[in-house]
Amino acid sequence: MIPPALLRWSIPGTLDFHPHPEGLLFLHLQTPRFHARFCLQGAHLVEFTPKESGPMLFLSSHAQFLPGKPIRGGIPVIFPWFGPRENHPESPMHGFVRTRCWELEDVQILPDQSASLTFSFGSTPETLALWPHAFQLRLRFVLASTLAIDWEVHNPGDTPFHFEQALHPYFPVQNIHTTQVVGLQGASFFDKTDALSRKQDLEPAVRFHAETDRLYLHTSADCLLEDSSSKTRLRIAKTGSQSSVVWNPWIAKSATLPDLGNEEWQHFVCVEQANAAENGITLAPGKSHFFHALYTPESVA
Ligand code: TA6
Repeated sequence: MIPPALLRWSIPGTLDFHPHPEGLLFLHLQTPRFHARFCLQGAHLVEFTPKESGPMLFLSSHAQFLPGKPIRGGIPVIFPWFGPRENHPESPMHGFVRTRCWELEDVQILPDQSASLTFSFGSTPETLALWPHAFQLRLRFVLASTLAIDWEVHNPGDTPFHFEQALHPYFPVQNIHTTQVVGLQGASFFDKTDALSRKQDLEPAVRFHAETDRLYLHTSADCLLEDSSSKTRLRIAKTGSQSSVVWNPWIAKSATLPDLGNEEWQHFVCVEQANAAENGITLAPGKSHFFHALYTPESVA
């Protein structure tokens, strides 16, 4: 059953809604320029394929599509904490907005066949019981040959709150062994594979030889995701984000993830745009924080 408030956005053959047999609702959007699929749970972009450059996102072949469960792939939206919640072992990893249904606020299909979709999620009595702060989130996706995401976090309350956030994209790579991430040289990071020890990255690029799980701090630099096997490069630019995360589970960690295929660790890397740890944000009453990310496929000569 598709709620009438959603059906009003339908454009047969361009924007359609598809209930998943296990209970989640998906939005399919296609124009001559791209094909995209969103899950209303988490305002989760699970697929984005620009015609010119091929799939921009990785989605696990074993991904679960269950109400209240995270989806392994696409772009999970992380709020109001990143990773485990400090002093709350009972709380879910990466906050709670990625596993709750968002509202679809607006859809624009432009003459150039690009599109923008705006989703919103606000605090409820249920979330206030989990995390005692009123908040309003607005997430706008602009889809064309590139992907732009604008994220507003608003404090409608009368007391400040502190939050962490992240866009947690999974990017496909042909071969993790010939993939590198450029742009983080000189930045300090917490190494989750080494007891969260704080280190400085002196290398010209992050390359992958084992489980890699790094939270980089105080960096607003563009990152370039380069895969020499497929001769592709993705430029990741951001504003309003001071942290970046690079993650690949490698063999042992991926074996603990039932929603990831056995060999799939070789075919994705997460390069995340965040505000986490000491880059977390305290938002005054009535104020908003604005966060922008732009993902641009670039040709590699
Ligand atoms: O982004 C890195 C990370 O925090 C890793 O430590 C790993 O846990 C990953 O996120 C995925 O988390 P998830 O809860 O989606 O399995």
